[in-house]
Amino acid sequence: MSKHTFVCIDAHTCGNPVRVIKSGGPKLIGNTMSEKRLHFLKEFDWVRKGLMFEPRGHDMMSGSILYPPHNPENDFAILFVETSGCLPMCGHGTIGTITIAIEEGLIQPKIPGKIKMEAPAGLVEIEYKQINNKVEWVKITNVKSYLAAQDLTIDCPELGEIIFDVAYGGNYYAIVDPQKNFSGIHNFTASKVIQFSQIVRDRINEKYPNQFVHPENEAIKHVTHMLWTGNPLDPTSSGRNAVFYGDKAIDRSPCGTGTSARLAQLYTKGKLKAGEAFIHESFIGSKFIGRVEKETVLDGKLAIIPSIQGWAKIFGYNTITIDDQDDPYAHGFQV
Ligand code: PYC
Repeated sequence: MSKHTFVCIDAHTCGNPVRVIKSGGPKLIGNTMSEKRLHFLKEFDWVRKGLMFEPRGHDMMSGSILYPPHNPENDFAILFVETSGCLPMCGHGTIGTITIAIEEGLIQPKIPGKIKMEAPAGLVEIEYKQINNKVEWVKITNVKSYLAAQDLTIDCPELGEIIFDVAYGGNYYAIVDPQKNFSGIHNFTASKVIQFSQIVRDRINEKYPNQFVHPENEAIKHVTHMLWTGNPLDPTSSGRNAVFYGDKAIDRSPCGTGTSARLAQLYTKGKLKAGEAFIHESFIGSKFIGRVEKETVLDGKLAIIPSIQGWAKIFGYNTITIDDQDDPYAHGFQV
């Protein structure tokens, strides 16, 4: 290899980073975005590592690469890149990518204000509002989401036994609500949540191996994210979360796939009605509006179609080089 140049545009969605790789991304083989994701992971993961890990990125870094759609009726296809790998779906990543793509003219939607996006997890329909070239908000109608398991138990360091549910919203989430041994995220620091999550997520996947596999796409599997809940900072919000992903990240946004999983959990348990606004706060207090748009079925099980609305801001234009002949940290590092 030698020197590669990537032209990137940086934004944040409600506080969490999104780096769109405008040029320099690899050509991928596959008939779907799910197949292309596997090709990328096999052949080009150095691109993700170089652009997401330190020194060019950081623990929370995430981004995307845009591809032509496989079905000409759709507007574009997306590969998500993150410190944790290539997510099947990413809500904050989608909101940031759409904001960048529209404001910077990277895509020309067939119908202005509406976009059909092919993600590895499936087709995602998007609406956005644009005023004077600024995207005010983006609303994602996400993939089918469902509650996969309820009332499982795991031993957590310091806390003891905790009870959790597992729900899918584009990724599988273990959801921990306040209970006897866990009083809620309002009583914990981000570093404590990270410390617990690192251990608990491994223990969950050891104790419940192969239990969480998407019924229609076996490339999507395992509990990859932890969603801890607690009291909101703003009492008018519906709830707050701390979403752990990768090795050391707490989502600064309220997390789109996490909110989708949370909506599926609450709806299935009869705690939320279809159409009701669920104002979801992130750990830093930024907000998404979530809704159960409608009930559906996935593999014979109750599922929902969730929607998530949020905003993003562009803040940087970045030409990044990766040169493994010259830089020992060309492919990044983690501490
Ligand atoms: O917004 O879906 C999301 C997400 C996943 C990981 C970080 N953000």
